[in-house]
Amino acid sequence: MAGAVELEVGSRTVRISNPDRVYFPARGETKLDLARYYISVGDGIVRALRERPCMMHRFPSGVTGEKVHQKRVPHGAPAWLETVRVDFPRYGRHADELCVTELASIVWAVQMSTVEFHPWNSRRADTERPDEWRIDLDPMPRCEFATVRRVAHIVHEILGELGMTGWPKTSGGNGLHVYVRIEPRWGFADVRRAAHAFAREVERRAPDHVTTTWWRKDRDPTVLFVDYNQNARDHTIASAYSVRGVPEATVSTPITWDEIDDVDPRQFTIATVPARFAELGDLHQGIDDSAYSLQTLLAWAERDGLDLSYTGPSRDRALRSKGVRGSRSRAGASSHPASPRPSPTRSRRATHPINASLLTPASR
Ligand SMILES: [Mn+2]
Repeated sequence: MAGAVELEVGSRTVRISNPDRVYFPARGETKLDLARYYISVGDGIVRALRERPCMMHRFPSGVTGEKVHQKRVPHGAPAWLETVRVDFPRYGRHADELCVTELASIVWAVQMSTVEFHPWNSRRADTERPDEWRIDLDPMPRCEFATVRRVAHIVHEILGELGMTGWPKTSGGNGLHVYVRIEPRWGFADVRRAAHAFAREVERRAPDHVTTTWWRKDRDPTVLFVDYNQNARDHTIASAYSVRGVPEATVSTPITWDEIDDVDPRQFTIATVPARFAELGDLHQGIDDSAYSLQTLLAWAERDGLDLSYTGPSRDRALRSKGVRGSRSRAGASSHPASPRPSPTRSRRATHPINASLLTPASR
């Protein structure tokens, strides 16, 4: 095995150890190939991550080996590497996460064996107010890609009616993501509530193909789940241009709306995306040009009784089992003052990861 190599990235020199280590056994690409891939899509990946707290999914021995979900930048990182602090008040902890400001910090993360980049939907200027609403179209195991295409067109249609521009990309798996830039005026609970209202509208327009049902076991395996929960605090999904930690090295790839009917997400890999990027540039280049208000979606949420304290059927079920009506069935009680947020110190609901993340106040 060759010794370490040094890559010049902008004004930095980044050392890559074990450059010949095979990371993607189905294809053969190495750690050095991964670093070169990210350099080839540099503007795009930096735009996707810029100034966002970023979780690193590391695979120290390649993608078929152990996976490490790393929030914290370790001691010993270069002095030029920037971080952003996020708090986890319910645990009395915080984390200094990677904060990408230049391409070299992404290559440093590759040196740290990062394959996937999972940024928050907020930025360091105000980590508690997201500027990105994420529409995650998640096909259930027996859902056909034709259904994903059909639902994507419905998403496009509704966004058009809202006067919003959405930016589609493949997930790198079987689904699609659509990102919408929003004004950073609302906390995570409101953004999630708006996302929920939108998902319900998608479901209304294609009830045979779409579900917003909370519990996976209750979802028809042939339909598509619009996963609005991805907008909850500390929930992250792979960014645009992130390679996925799979042997095939698929890439979450920006596409145009016109490509929805023809796209084959499996064709977008560490090997093919650089040429596509060289030809087309970053299809998400304009994503920061306009930011939209969530007011209409929040009005839909109000209409549909998706109140702020609604934390999903797990809570309803727990309450029902005690003979108490769940918050969802209290939709008609919207003239009451908003229910107090669950106290972060209460542990009863912490067993459900979604609820645990919602226990964090949306803004402080
Ligand atoms: Mn998904």
